[in-house]
Amino acid sequence: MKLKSSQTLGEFIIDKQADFKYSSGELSRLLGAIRLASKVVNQQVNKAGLVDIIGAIGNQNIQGEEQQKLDVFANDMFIGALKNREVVCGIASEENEDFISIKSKDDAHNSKYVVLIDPLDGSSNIDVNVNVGTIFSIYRRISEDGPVTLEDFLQPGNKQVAAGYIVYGSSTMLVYTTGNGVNGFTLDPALGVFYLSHPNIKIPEDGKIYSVNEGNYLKFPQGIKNYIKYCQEEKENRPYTSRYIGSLVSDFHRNLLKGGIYIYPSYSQAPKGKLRLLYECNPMAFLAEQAGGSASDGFTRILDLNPVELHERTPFVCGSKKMVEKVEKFMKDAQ
Ligand code: AHM
Ligand code: MG
Repeated sequence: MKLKSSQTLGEFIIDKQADFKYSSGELSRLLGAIRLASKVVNQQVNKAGLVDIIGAIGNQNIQGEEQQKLDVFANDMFIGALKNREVVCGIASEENEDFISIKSKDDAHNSKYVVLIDPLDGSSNIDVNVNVGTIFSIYRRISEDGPVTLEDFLQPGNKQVAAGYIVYGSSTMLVYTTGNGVNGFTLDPALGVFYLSHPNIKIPEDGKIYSVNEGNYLKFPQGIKNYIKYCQEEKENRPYTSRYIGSLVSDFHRNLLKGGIYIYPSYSQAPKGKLRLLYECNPMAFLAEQAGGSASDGFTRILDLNPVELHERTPFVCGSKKMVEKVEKFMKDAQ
C-alpha cells in the first residue's frame, strides 16, 4: 500500500511551529500531549466491546484495577498527559464541575495556555459500536500570573489559539487548526503514528446533507421547523439527505468533508439546546470557519458569544456557509 503522505503529525507540528503567533514551542508540546493521550484512548475505545469479557471477573482488569467507564478513563488520560508534560496552566473538562489549576514542578504557574476538553463526546454510542470523539480548545491565559482564574476559560471563541478533534471511527483521525487552515491526520494503528491524510481541508460552500435529531421536531423553534421542511421539499436540488449519527464529532466530520449542516437547536424544555459552548461549539465553530464554513446560534456567530459560565449551552448551527446563512434567514423570518 502506498501512503498518500509520509508526513507525520509530529513532523507537521514542528514544521508549522513558526506560523504560531507566539512561537516558543509550548503549543507544539501541548499538541504533542494531546496526540499521545489520543492514542491511548483510541486503544481503549477499540477494545470497548471486550470490556465485559476482559472484566468479567469482579470487573477488574489485569492490574487488579476496577474497570473504569471510558469517558472517565479518557478524562484522566488527557488531563494526565497535559499535567505531566507541564504544557498548560489550567484545564477545564466537560467531565469536571470546576476547572483545574496546574503548577509546574518548580511550583510556578508559568505555562501560557489553558485547555478546554470534552474527553469522550457521544460516549453513549460506545455500547453499540458507533464512533465517538474527543474535542479540544486552546486559549492563551489572560490573567498575568499565579493560579489561573475563571476568566482565563471564559474567553469568546474568537480568541482560540487552536482547536481540534479526534474521531475514533473506522479509521481514527485527528483534525486540528491553529488558525491557518484545517489539517487532518489518520492513525496507522500498526505503527501508532498519525499521518497527514487530509491537508488543507475545505468544506463545500453548499451541501445536501442536514443533520438534526428530528425526533425533537415538534419542540423546535418555528424557524428550524421551516428549514427542515425546506430540506425535505422536492424543488431545485432538493430534497436533501438526512444523516444523524448522534455523535457530534462524526456528524461534523462527515459534513466537513462532504458539505452539509449540523443543527442542535433550542427546544421547549431546553431553551439553550444541549451542546456546550466552550467544550463543543467553540472548537467546532473555529474549525468550520477555518475550513471556509460557518457556525451560528441561529442569529449570532458562535465565536462572538461571550461565555458567562463554564458549562453553558447554546443552540448550534454549523457547516457549509450557504446552509448556515439559510438557517439564519429562516430564524429571522420566523420571529
Ligand atoms: P455528550 O457530551 O453528553 O456526549 O452529548 C453530546 C452529544 C453529541 O455528540 C451529539 O451530537 C448529541 O449529544 C446528540 O444528542 P441527542 O441524542 O439529543 O440527539
Ligand atoms: Mg459532549
